[in-house]
Amino acid sequence: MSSKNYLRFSKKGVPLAILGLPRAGKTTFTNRMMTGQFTEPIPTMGVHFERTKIQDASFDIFDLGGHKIYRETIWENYIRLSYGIIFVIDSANRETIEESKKEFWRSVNIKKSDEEFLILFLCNKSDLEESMDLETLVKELDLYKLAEIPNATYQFFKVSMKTGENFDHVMFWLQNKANKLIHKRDISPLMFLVGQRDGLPIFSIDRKEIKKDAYLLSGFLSAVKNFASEIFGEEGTMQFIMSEGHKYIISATENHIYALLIGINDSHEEARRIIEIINEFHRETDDFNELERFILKALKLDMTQYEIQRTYDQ
Ligand SMILES: Nc1nc2c(ncn2[C@@H]2O[C@H](COP(=O)(O)OP(=O)(O)OP(=O)(O)O)[C@@H](O)[C@H]2O)c(=O)[nH]1
Ligand SMILES: [Mg+2]
Repeated sequence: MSSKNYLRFSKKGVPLAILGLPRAGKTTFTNRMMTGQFTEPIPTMGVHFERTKIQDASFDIFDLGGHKIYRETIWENYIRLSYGIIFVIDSANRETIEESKKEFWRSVNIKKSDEEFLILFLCNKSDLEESMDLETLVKELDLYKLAEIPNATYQFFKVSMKTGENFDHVMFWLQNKANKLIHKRDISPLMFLVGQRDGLPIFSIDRKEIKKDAYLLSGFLSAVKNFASEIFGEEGTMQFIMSEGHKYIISATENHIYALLIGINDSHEEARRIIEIINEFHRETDDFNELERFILKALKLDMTQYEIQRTYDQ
């Protein structure tokens, strides 16, 4: 699937990455979230994207393939893009416990330095006789160590995605925590700029009142210029600058610079996530009109408050 297809946005969708080894039951869980029922899945190649709404909470679900090739290539990116991880294990399969433990902690470590995030640990296949009890699994996987991660909100459940056991509890937890989290992730951008690699603006989306603040505007633009002149072809460099009541997040890809100006209390983690999604989208298109539309959607802007400056033809 091309990224254009899955990198769509719902107004308040909470992005979640569903992780676990092959055959753990990730897609079975996703299907149940979508339909409320059991449907026999097929193995996931790469990533499968779904969007769903449960009561007042919306979710953007990245159901990832569990095979090693996907774990080593695409997992990390989706983990970074998400507000939380849902890790699914087959509780009836002793042989995969060690590997699950390794992958689980590797995933948690990617999120550890972020802002607050969710961890939902699902011990699936409770309907099978060989299924281990929750206490054993918590011990085997060192799950009690999650208490040492201050920015993680976590819970474990023993579930069956086949029979539906505990599914409602899982959904209730998810909905409740996701709604709390989403308010903490709000950002209200003052300016978003796409520039050439040398820092020259291609287009920018500016909050109308920013024009009145020449000091702020020139500070931001010169930070972008400095960033552009200091980096040498390094893909994916990102810089955070704090400056008197504001934060700048500036990032470069091979050909472009992206910079976002937000308030001091806005979530820089959310800003980073949005810039990464925009980078990803831009890799697939040369069309600035299309990019512009995508950015407006990604930033969820109320366009009565903003103006667009362009150096390209519409
Ligand atoms: N008995 C039982 N079988 C289950 C349960 N959940 C899933 N399965 C079965 O486990 C198999 C694998 O399920 P998937 O959902 O495809 O597993 P996955 O984690 O998405 O696997 P990949 O996409 O390959 O990474 C399927 O045959 C499911 O029917 C459960 O709770 N109980
Ligand atoms: Mg799957």
